[in-house]
Formats: sequence, structure tokens, C-alpha cells
Amino acid sequence: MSHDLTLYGVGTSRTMRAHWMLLELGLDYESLPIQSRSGETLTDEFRRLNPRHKIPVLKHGNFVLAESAAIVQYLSETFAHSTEMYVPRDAQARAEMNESCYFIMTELDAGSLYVVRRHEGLAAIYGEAPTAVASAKTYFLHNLEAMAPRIDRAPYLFGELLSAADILLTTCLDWAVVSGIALPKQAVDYQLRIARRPAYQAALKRNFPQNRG
Ligand SMILES: N[C@@H](CCC(=O)N[C@@H](CS)C(=O)NCC(=O)O)C(=O)O
Repeated sequence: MSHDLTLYGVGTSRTMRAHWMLLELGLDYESLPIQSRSGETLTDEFRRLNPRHKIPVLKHGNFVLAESAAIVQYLSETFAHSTEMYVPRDAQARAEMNESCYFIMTELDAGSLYVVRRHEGLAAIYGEAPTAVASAKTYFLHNLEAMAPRIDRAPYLFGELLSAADILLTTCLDWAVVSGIALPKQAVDYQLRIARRPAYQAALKRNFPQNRG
């Protein structure tokens, strides 16, 4: 059944999240493979969709949503069956999931990895800042320790079923590895468990077509 889903964006950890969730849920969707810093996020047409001119953006019919964490949560709440994915339905369970999701997005993604990205990979744009990069890498590992009790709760952060929080955390762990951060063994074991998922592998191919064959 077609749900009129379109995803804008490929090539980054943030776009990977949306592709992965769509594929986990077995949803057909159109992928518009626009890329960051290509000028494609700055067209009038794209800025009407997302005035913050960032990918990923999801269109579901006439509903338009940006922010990778919001997209994966929306998709799981809209399309997941309770047997295939952990989707909290009451306020406290959802708040507990949000606590992890907000923590991952603020402390690991924006507060650590994106600092490294801006001042290492994108230093030509944002300037070199080796001290900030080194301390962001340390800060990442320090904050990852706080996730240890959940990461140990194998196989997934909230127990037996994958959740939106797993997609956010795994994409941060993969990004950390690419950024030269050596992960603790328990995080590597968690990554290896996740890597067995066919949808994760399919999403890597769809999101990183140039890099990963
Ligand atoms: N907090 C946002 C961040 C999105 C973001 O920064 N996207 C970057 C690529 S990773 C982007 O689209 N940059 C615009 C451009 O460079 O053209 C999310 O998680 O979706």
C-alpha cells in the first residue's frame, strides 16, 4: 500500500536515520537524493518545505516534517506495529524514551559530534579549533557512559525491540567512529548487534550510495 511518502536527503548521519526507519517499517517511499552543501537545500522550493534549509525532510501527503529525531519518532508512531518496534504509547513511557532521544540529540549529536565535524571536517568553513575538537571527543565518551545501563540492556536500549532511540544512538556511534573516536567495547558490541539488521544494511546503501557500494 502506498502512503505517499517522500524523503529529501542522503549522505549524512541525520539522513541515514530517516532512511533506516522507513526501511525498518517496510514502507515504500520516494527518495530525493539531495545533499548538504550542494546548494540543493537553498532553492526557493526547498526553503518553502524547510525554512531552516536542512536535510532530512519527510513529506507524508501534505504533512511536512524536518529534524531527524522528529521524523523517526513520527514514522514509528504512525506506522509501527507493537510486535515489530518499541513505540511507547503512554505519557510516562514516552517521556522516558524522549529523555534518551533528547539526550542523544543534544549531548552526543549537536554538543559533541557536530562540534568535531564543524572544526575538523568542515574547518575550511567554520575555522580550526583543535582544543574544542579534542574536548568534544572526550565529552562524547563521557556522555556515552551515561547510556551504559541502557546499552547493556541487550539487545536494544528499551529491551527486546528496536526503537527510535536505537536509530539515533547507532547513527551517532557510527558517526563517532568516522570521526576517529574509539568506542568502548560494550558500544561496539551493541553496534555489531544492530549491524545484523537487514534494514540497517539496506539504509546504508541507500543513504551513502557513493561511499558504501
Ligand atoms: N538537527 C537537524 C540537523 C540537520 C542538518 O544539520 N543537516 C545538514 C546536513 S547533516 C544540512 O542539511 N545542512 C544544509 C546544507 O549544508 O546544505 C537534524 O537532526 O535533522
